[in-house]
Amino acid sequence: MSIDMTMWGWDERWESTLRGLAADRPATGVSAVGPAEGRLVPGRVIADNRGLFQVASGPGVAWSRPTGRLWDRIADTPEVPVTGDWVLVDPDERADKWPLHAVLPRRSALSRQAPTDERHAAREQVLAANVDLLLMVFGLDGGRNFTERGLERLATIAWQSGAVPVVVLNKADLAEDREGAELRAREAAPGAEVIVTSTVTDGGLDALASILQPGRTAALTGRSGVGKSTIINRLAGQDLLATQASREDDLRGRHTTSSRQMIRLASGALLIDTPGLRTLGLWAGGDALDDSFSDIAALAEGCRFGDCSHRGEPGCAVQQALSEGALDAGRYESYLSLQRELRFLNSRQDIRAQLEQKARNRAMARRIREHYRASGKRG
Ligand SMILES: Nc1nc2c(ncn2[C@@H]2O[C@H](COP(=O)(O)OP(=O)(O)O)[C@@H](O)[C@H]2O)c(=O)[nH]1
Ligand SMILES: [Mg+2]
Ligand SMILES: [Zn+2]
Repeated sequence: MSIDMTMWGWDERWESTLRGLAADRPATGVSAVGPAEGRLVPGRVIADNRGLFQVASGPGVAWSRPTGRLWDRIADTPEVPVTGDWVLVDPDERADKWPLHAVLPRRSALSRQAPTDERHAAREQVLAANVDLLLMVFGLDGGRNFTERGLERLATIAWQSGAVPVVVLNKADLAEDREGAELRAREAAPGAEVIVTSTVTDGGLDALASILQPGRTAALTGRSGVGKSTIINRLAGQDLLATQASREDDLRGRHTTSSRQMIRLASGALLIDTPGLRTLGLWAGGDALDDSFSDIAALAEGCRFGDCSHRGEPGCAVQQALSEGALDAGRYESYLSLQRELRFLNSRQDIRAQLEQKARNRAMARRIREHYRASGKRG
């Protein structure tokens, strides 16, 4: 069996990334048998499970395991592959698990701060890699399944990832004030498209399907129970993933048990399901709020002092907007609190270098986004 890798998102840019790696082997850690010799092949991680990675590559789909040499270098680091990563594997038919030799540099990475107790240093945890569209899913069933503060936090992480964020307000069939929720979402996530869906009435699912493009990768993220897996099953037209509704009576093992899985729709679009997260510690550079609070960043241009903290200096355009009611007080407080969190994170020397790497990724992702936008307009 041979797989056309464009099915899984391979493109000319990955091709040239691979050529670059092959040409620069000592620096990149790609082992002596390089792709140039035709032994290692590129493949995409479509599921990950405790150090084992299901990889789709030209020769087929197989479970693979990092070589000792690679593992020595990347174990317990953010470089451990996750679903969505492109890797180089040795398609060894005799091996039970195909040896995984290298991870290609990511174009985008959805990262949060790994939950640890305070004695340990902050670490990055990558949740999904090489994501083009990030669907931030909320539930309109009341309670904490949709709050502006939660959206602002997730949007900050989303913009940092290098993917294009989209807000999905699911369970519209249970919403008390659908239009109000939509409006609040638009204000909390300026620059992001907002789509309202229901898997009960099917409302909005066509609109959601229409933004998913063949060969492009979308990841769904959000709290547990908001309907991520149900949405994927609905878009796929079959019950591929276990949902809360199916789990109780799922005795036949029909569903995948992997916590992170990539699904390919008939349209050719790729979807990654991520497990629900209780905490979302920011993992971002100091300027991360310029994207998720672009309204405040724009206001700040009008402040008298370039280093205005917007906490009461004279000539502060942010304070002015607050007093005029043009800026919501809750949003302003949220901005200050996320800013404090980022300051604290960025003040820790050991992680500054990693965050700088993240900023470079993000700058790159911005250029890619602009490129796609431009080519979308041409096409
Ligand atoms: N009323 C309603 N229930 C939904 C909707 N979407 C999903 N659900 C239900 O919400 C529960 C959680 O869904 P699930 O897909 O497992 O959520 P996940 O944890 O985000 O993957 C299940 O019982 C679903 O049947 C919806 O649009 N409306
Ligand atoms: Mg789920
Ligand atoms: Zn100011």
